[in-house]
Amino acid sequence: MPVAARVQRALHQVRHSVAAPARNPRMAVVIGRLLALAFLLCFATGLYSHFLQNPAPWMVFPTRPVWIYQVSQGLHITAGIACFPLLLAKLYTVFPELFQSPPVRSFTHLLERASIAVLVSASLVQITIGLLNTYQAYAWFDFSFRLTHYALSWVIIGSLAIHIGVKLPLIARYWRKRDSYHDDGSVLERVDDEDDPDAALDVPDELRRLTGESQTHGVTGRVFAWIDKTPPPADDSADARASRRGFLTAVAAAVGAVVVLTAGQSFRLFDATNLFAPRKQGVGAQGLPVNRTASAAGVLESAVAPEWTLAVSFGGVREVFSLARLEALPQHDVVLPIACVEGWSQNAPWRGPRLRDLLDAVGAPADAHVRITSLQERGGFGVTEMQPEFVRDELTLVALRLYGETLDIDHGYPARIIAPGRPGVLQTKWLSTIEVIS
Ligand code: HEM
Ligand SMILES: Nc1nc2c(c(=O)[nH]1)N[C@H]1C(S)=C(S)[C@@H](COP(=O)(O)O)O[C@H]1N2
Ligand SMILES: [Mo]
Repeated sequence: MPVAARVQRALHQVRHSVAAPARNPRMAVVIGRLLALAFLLCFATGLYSHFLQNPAPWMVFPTRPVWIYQVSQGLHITAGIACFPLLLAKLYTVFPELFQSPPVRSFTHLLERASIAVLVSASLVQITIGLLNTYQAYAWFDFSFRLTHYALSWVIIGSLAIHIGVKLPLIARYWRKRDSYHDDGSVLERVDDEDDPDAALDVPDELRRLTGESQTHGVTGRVFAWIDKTPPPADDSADARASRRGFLTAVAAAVGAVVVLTAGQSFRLFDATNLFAPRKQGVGAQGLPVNRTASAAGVLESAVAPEWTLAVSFGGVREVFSLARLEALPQHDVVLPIACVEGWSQNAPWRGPRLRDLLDAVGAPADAHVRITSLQERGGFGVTEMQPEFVRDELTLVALRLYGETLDIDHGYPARIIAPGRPGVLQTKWLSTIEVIS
């Protein structure tokens, strides 16, 4: 038997030996739809998070509802965590396809399989680094997480679009349940094999019987094969149905479990069952989680220095605010969340002067963009920029108090920024300067 036929037979045999009731196209479509939904949700919320941090100059962001980013990033992390069981389930259902034969039918088929390889590997890396990031476990990947995660998201969405495009006939065919087990199996593709006619003729009868998927026909001096591109209809016995139900139940239970056990970091509803998320509401200084402590930021001395001031400048105009001067300005109370990019969030009552009142003191224009600098000397997030819609918002404060008490040093004493609808990473602590930049 020629090598090609031997390989083909081996592949068929593996494919048969790994066959299982839940491994069928209908299941691949059912799980695939949920996975695509989770991916698209992650992509949309991820882009929102990305542009809040790296805005194009023309972008204007909503400041209401104040929890818009809190919910968006909570959905990102929750849907992202749900991707773990969903992706594993999807890989389980399509596993036999790894052994399809012939492994490559044409150049387009090669591209299709390559795009799936890219999609699967990029997705596995994406969800893994995403999850590690939420546990602040950057230890073993010292590349830029955001850059990698952002680039991979385009790779994923691009290869997903190709994948869905290629599989559209199959997706349409198995979209509704009733079509799935009454398949007439007749999507045949004619493949001419001019290079090696003998190989096709040599495919043993045994193999044809085994697979029922390909036939070869000799026509005077010419050989071609009909390849059935439709996978065989799924087994519809009671056992197979029970097995599929069991599989779906296990997937649903796994998704439910990972969501219920972690979503409490983002959504109050699940607070009681938040056992595995990296953060828990109400735990931390003043009952609010802390990401970077004053000690980690290297501000233990500068933050409590009696000569501390906040300098606000617009061109040549500069006003210096001592803590007493900030306290003498009209004080406002707002309830706003810290909504970390890592998914955890918590609402809290803040008190302090409005940022716009400080900017009015230097005559800044209504559409001023500002750069905010922290006392922090080590690590990122010491400098942030803020667009006019947030700068002028009446809820954007230079917060001096939290839950009615002076800010804890870990929450940014003497003064921090708190604004509606922004990622926690932009809520700068231990303020030092505020400059109008345009
Ligand atoms: C296919 C699934 C996913 C896609 C398409 C996706 C996409 C994105 C994108 C585009 C961003 C913005 C990156 C930037 O600011 O430049 C982002 C941020 C983020 N994603 Fe995902 N993501 C996915 C899955 C996950 C998962 C599973 C997790 C964790 C469980 C996760 C955690 C994060 C975190 C923590 C950020 C914030 C990064 C930062 O601003 O520091 N992502 N994601
Ligand atoms: N100067 C400075 N401000 C900062 C940070 C920081 O590392 N340095 N961390 C940010 C991040 S990532 C978050 S989520 C919030 C957390 O605020 P909290 O510690 O008061 O809860 O502070 C933000 N402000
Ligand atoms: Mo954060």
